[in-house]
Amino acid sequence: MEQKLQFPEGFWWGAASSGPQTEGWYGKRHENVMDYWYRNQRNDFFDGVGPDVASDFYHHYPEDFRLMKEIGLNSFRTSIQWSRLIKDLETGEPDPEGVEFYRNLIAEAKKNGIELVLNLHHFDLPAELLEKYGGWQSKHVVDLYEKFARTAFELFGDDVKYWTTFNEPMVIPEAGWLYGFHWPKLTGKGKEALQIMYNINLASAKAIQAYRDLEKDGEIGIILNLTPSYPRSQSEEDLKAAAFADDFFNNSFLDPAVKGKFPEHLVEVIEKDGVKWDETKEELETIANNTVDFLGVNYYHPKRVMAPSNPEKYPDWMPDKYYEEWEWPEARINPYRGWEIYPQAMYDIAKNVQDNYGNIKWFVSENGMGVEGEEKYRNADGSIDDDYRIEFYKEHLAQLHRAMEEGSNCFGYHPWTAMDCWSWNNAYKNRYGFIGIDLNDQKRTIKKSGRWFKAVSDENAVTIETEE
Ligand code: BGP
Repeated sequence: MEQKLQFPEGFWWGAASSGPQTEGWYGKRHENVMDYWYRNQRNDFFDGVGPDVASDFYHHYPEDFRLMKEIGLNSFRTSIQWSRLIKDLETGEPDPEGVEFYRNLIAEAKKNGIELVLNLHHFDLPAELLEKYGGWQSKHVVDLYEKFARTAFELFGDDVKYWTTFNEPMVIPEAGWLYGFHWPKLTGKGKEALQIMYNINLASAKAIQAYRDLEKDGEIGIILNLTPSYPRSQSEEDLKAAAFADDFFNNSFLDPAVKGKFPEHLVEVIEKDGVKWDETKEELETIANNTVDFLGVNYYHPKRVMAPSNPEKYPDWMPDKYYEEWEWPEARINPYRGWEIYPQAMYDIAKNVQDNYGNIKWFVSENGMGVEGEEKYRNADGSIDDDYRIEFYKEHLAQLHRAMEEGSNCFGYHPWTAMDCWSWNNAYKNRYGFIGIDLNDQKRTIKKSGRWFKAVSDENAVTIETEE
């Protein structure tokens, strides 16, 4: 049996991407931390491929917007690279070449009837600011980011109606200071990570304030990777561990962004442990007064959590004192990325936002499945039969639709990603795009999932197979 799931009128059928993963190095005056990392440690990246060329969006964007239109996208998120737009990082003075590029890109999206969402930070801090000031540990960097944001709003705020301050801000401390999988690859720096979490929340609020000061006719939000924590059991210890993991990894950004304050329990714990961030009353007021208009949620996989088996293992403060990851034996895993596939979490996230965050309007700002070796599904015409991806999207959309039927205020679905793009560490190992790219000649070819998405967007509906 088939069932047609209809979505509300005006629903966004789009895709997500980012500047540092697509544009390539061309014309940039500053390196971002990813460029710097690649220049120094090429072997960290799959096949030694870096962000220097990436998907050459810098030169291909007119063709890419045409292709996006062809696969039915009515909206698209990418990011402005701080390291491209700004010439003088201390004053926020723009670079004319960067301005021209983004201006042209915005015009091209418009020409193709694609609503743009512009994000201001996708893990791509200018490398000099890490070197000079310690990156997001520094409140001076918060102020420099505010200048960059203001410049971007002044330049493009009349043409672009949807802005976001950060993509997955939690990944910055998590990957760079706690578990060492992104540059600067530090581990065990719990106290520094907490300061970074606080500073980024402050930076986001300051950018929102700047946007509102300029009285632009648009909306501003933030994009968070909400990774629900499911406990191993219903024991008090496991439940406590899951609640802590949720507070630390999700609510530490979700609460300030939507409610204007940090989760109380998390604050109690870090105060008790003597690792509280440095804050002022005035900064807390800025956070309280500048909450988001909308939320973007990236969802890939859940977190499975249990009580920590050895909390004493961490002499220096680490969140792992309070939770430990657990492998659910029944988990369905995407073997290429090692991530669990669990569509039910899409429903759970939607209901959490509805029930506990004032049913704020939100959209799915990333969701997707990275697959290695897609060439084996290639047809004679160069297209790829990525049925597994279509299946993945259908399952997640069914859960999203179920939550929307129950009142969740979701206005769009942006899979990761439009064209195959570069990734932190994995480079081009796993492909996610609706549109494939041959790295030898940058040739673009629409995959089967792209044709499928066009039909979904045209009908504003997804047809799924049901059991009866
Ligand atoms: C998200 C990021 C994206 C993208 C995606 C896929 O966390 O916001 O930038 O890369 O994950 O993950 P990966 O590229 O690591 O496979």
